[in-house]
Amino acid sequence: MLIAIWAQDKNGLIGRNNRLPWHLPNDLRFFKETTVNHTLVMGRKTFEGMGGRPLPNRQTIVLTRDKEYHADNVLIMHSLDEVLAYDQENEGEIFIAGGSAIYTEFLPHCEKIYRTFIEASFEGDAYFPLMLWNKWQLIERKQGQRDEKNPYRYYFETYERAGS
Ligand code: RAR
Repeated sequence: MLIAIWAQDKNGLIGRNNRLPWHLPNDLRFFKETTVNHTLVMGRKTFEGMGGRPLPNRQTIVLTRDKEYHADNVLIMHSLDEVLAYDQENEGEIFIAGGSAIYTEFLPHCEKIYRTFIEASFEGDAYFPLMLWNKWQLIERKQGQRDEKNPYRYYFETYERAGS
C-alpha cells in the first residue's frame, strides 16, 4: 500500500532549497515513528536535502532519471512503475515522502495520507501540488503539542480515499 506523508504550511508550502521551511521537531518525530520499519520513497533532490544518507531502520528508495546515480544503502529507481512493481512484490507500507514532483506522480496511487498542517506562513519555493480533496475523507485530526521548541499551531491529519 502506498501512503503519502508530508508537512505543509497554511499556503501549501512544503520546501525551501530542498529542505523544510520550518523547525518543527515534533513533526520529524511523527515522521520517524510513522515510517519505522517501512519503505520511504523520495525524489533525488529531497534525498540530497536530507543529507544524502538514508534514515536508519527503514528502506529508502530514491527516484531519479539519472541512470548513473548511486548512493550507499538505498535502492535507486527510475520510474513510478518500478515502485509499483516493488509494492506488488513486497509486504508492508510504502511512504511517499516528497518532494512536489514525486507527490504529483504518486498521489493517484496512494490510498492514505498523513498530512501535518502547520497553521502559519513561511517562505519557500516548493508547494504541494493541487489536489482534489473531494476524493479524500478526513479520518483523524489531532492537534500537535505546542511548546518552546514547537512554537506553532499544527495538526496531524489522516485521510483515506472517499468511498464512491
Ligand atoms: N515527508 C515528510 C517529511 C520528509 C522530510 C523532509 C526533510 O527535508 C526535506 C527532512 O529533513 C529535515 C526530513 C527529516 C527527517 C529526520 N528524521 N526522520 C526520521 C530523523 C529525526 C527524527 C526525530 C530520524 C529519523 C529516523 C531515525 C533517526 C532519525 O531528520 C524529513 C517530513 N515530515 C513529514 N510530515 N512528512
